[in-house]
Amino acid sequence: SCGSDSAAGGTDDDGTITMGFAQVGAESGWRTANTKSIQETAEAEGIDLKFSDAQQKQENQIKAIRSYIQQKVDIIAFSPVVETGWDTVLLEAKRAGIPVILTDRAVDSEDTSLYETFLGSDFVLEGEKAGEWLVENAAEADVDGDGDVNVVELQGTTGAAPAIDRKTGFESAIAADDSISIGASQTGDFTRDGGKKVMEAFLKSEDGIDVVFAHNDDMGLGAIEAIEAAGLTPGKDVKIITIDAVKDGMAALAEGKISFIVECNPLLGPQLMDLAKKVLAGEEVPERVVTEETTFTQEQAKEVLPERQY
Ligand code: GYE
Repeated sequence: SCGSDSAAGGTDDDGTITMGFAQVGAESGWRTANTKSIQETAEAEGIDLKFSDAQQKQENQIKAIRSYIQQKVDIIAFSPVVETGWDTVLLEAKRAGIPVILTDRAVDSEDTSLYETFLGSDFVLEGEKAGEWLVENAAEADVDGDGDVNVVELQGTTGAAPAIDRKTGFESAIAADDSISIGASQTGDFTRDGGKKVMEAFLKSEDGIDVVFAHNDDMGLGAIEAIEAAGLTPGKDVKIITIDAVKDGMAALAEGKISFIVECNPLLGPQLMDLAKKVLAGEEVPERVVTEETTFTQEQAKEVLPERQY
C-alpha cells in the first residue's frame, strides 16, 4: 500500500498498521468510553496503537503529534482539544507523508488538505436538540412560575468545537421563545468538579434559576451536587439538560434529577480504524463522517439504562 505518493502513508513490511493517537485527556465519562473504544478496537484489529493523554492541554497534544512524526507512524489520529492553532504541526505531518484523521473534534484550518477526514458528531445539532426540548417544555421549565425561563449555561472547554457549537445550536433553538433567556454562562471545562464550582457560584450570583444547560453530563452531575448542597431538589427546583448520555448521566435522568439528555456517541473506535485502513490502502474516504445519535427523556432512560454499555 506504500506508493510513491509522498502524501500517502503506508504500513510496515509485515502489514501492521501503526497509529499514533493524541487524546484530549480523561476529563469525562464520555472521554473514558471513547478511549476504551479506540484501544479495544485497535487491539482487536491488530493495529499497533501509540496512545497519549494530553490532559486537556494543546501544547501536550502538539508534542505527542511531533513525536509520532519522528517515530514515523503510518497514520496519526487525534481529537483536537481546541479548534485553533493546528496548521503548523499538521503541515509537518503532511510534509513527512503521514496522513492525519480528525476524530471527535474539528479544527478550524482553512487548508482541508491537512487532514484526510473528520469523524465525529454534529455538535450544533446536539445544541439545537437541547434547545428544542426546552422550547417544547418551557411552561414546565419555568419552575418559579414567573413567566420567564432563566437558564444558566455550563460551557465545555473554552475554544473547543463542542463548546462553541453546542452553544450556537442551543441559542438558535431557544430564539424561538422570547420567555427563555441565558442569564449566565461560564466554562466548567467538561469536568464534574468544574461544573460543581461554577454552579455553586451561579447559585449565589443568579436569582431565580429555572434551568441548567450543561454541555456534558459530567458538568451536569457536578451541578446536581451543588444544587443539593444548597438545599434544592434537582429536577424539581431546577431542571437540568445535558449532552452525552453516559451511564452516570442516564442514571441521574432515570432518577429524575436530570430532565433531558442529548446523546453524543463516544464509540468511535470501529469507524476510526476502518477509515485508517482505507486511507492507508489509498481508498477514497468521505471528507466528513457524522455519527448517528438520539435523545433521551426520563422514561426512555429508565428503559435503556440496564443495557447501557458505558
Ligand atoms: O461531550 C465531553 C467531552 O468532544 C464530544 O468532550 C466530546 C466532548 C464530550 O469531554 O464529555
